[in-house]
Formats: sequence, structure tokens, C-alpha cells
Amino acid sequence: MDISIVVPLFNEEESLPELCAWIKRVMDANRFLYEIILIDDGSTDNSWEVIEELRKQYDCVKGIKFQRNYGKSAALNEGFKAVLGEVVITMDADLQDSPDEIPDLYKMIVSDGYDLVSGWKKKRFDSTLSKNIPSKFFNAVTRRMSGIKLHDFNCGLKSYKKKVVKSIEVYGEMHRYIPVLAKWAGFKKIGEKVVEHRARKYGVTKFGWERFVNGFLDLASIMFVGRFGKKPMHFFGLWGTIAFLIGIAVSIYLIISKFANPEYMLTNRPAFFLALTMVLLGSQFFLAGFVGELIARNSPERNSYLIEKKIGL
Ligand SMILES: Nc1nc2c(ncn2[C@@H]2O[C@H](COP(=O)(O)OP(=O)(O)O)[C@@H](O)[C@H]2O)c(=O)[nH]1
Ligand SMILES: [Mg+2]
Repeated sequence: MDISIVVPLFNEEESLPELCAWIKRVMDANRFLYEIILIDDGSTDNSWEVIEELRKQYDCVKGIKFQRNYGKSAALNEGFKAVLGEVVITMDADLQDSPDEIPDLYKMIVSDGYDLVSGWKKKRFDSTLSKNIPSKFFNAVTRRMSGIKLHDFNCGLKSYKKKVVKSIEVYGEMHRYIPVLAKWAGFKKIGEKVVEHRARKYGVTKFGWERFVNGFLDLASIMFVGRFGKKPMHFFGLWGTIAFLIGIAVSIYLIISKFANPEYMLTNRPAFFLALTMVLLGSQFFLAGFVGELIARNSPERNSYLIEKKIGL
């Protein structure tokens, strides 16, 4: 199979028939062998009934229905487990992403050798204040933190080598950082393609302001887990040592100056509180590091590595 199209969705009953018909048109024109995996994430409208109808109509449509709403990341993760195609395309169900982009995204993976290609909604048809401006800021921060040069991390339209999606685990709200997850998993050839973005035709947007808070917390955990997940002490130990040493240095200075000026009250001096805080903070960091190490040591994941190739085994 050439292409698996993974579509996570939540309450998109009106868009689905149009989406599938359009995908089919594009795929047939290019003679691709393909499947469409629709993941209904506990929709409260008739999305699932629509998917069942579509299944009767097209053989290539497959569906997964969650008991309740788990979020876009969970849906993508389940979809990724099911895919059979050599190239995996994810797209939104709301017709804001155009299936006409699929052939080019496919080509970039198979001919140009990209591991992952992310769409870039250069011209965006969403509200400027609640989407476009926050999104620029969010992308700039993610670019800095991850070192990946993408303009639009959270574009729903992306293509992947099958190996990439089978190597990563998407949970929480991590769907925004799939390129970062891919990079941590060792896939470095990450590309970008300007894609057409369209105004929402049916239904309403499902992502409000909470996505900012959750989004940045997730970025923090992703960076931490990626870098220090298997060796937490390297993080806590370093900062613990720095804080502790600063605390000790200030304490020594205070003791010396107490001998020099015995009439000077220690507790009246700001440096005293600095020393106190730093020593305590340093010890706390160390404790957190040790606890982190204990947890990492007991984790079933502690020795799981992504092995690229084996020979003679
Ligand atoms: N699985 C799943 N998909 C969702 C959820 N919320 C939104 N989506 C899908 O994610 C895509 C993008 O959502 P949308 O509301 O259009 O976000 P926007 O384009 O950023 O305004 C659409 O296909 C939605 O159906 C959810 O909770 N679970
Ligand atoms: Mg949308």
C-alpha cells in the first residue's frame, strides 16, 4: 500500500462525505493504493454513523471509534498503530486542509527522502487575534527550543515515512510537537511545504485558549523527557550543585564578615536569606534528582531504544 491517510475528528459529520469523496478523486487520479483511517474521538453528533455509511460506500475507508473524547493526540496515536501504507498522511477533517496537496507531500517523502514533511499554512483563514498571532509566537518559541526550522509546527496536514509514526508515541497534547518527537527519535530530515489553507466550511473550531497553557507545559515536558528522561540526575544534579555552591559561597562570606564586624546582625542582611534559600533549593534539586533516578530505574521503558537495523540476528 502506498498511502495511509489518518484523519482524527471530533464532531465533523457534515464535512466527512465531502472529504472522503475529494480524497478518492485525488487518489484515483494518481493511481495510488491507499486507505483512509477515520478516528472518531467520542463525537456527540452523528460522525460515527456517517463513517459507517462511508465504509459501505468505499472499501478504503476504515474507522476507529473511541468510547469517549481523549483528544487529538490519542486519536493520532491509535491511527498510527493501524497504518499499513509506506507513507502516512495526517489531515484535519474539517476541509481546511486540501487533499490536492497529497501527491506532492507523498513525492517529498519517497523521492526527496524526507522523514517528515510538515504543511505550512502560510496564508491562513482563521481569526487573526485568537489564532494567527498566538500561533506565530508559539511557533517561534518551539523553533528556538527544539532547533527545528519549521514555520508551522501544528499544521494538521503532514506526511511521514511509515517508520517515523511507528517509532513515536503521541500523548497528552503532543500532537503539536510531532516534529520534535520525530527529531528525538532520530529522524532528522524534516521538511516543510507551503499548503493551501481554507476557511472552515462546516462546524466550529474545537481548540480554544486552553491550548496555550497546555501547549507550553507540553513543550516543557517534551524537552525535558527527550533530553533527561533516562537520566534525570544530569538535570537536577547540575542545577542542584550550582544552587548549593552559591549558597555555601554566600554562607562562607557571611561567616567571615560576621567575624570582621561582630556587631552586624546576620538576619538583617539580604545575603543571609539568599544563602539559606540556595542551600535548601540545591538540596531539594538533588532530592528530586534521586527520586527521578529511582523512578527511571523502575520504569519499563528504561532500556527501550529505537534500533534502526540489525544484522545476523
Ligand atoms: N480526535 C480528536 N480530534 C479533534 C479533537 N478536537 C478537534 N479535532 C480535530 O482536529 C482537527 C482540527 O481541529 P479544528 O477545531 O479545526 O482546529 P483549528 O483548525 O485549529 O481551528 C479537526 O479535524 C477536528 O475534528 C479532539 O478532541 N479529538
Ligand atoms: Mg480547523
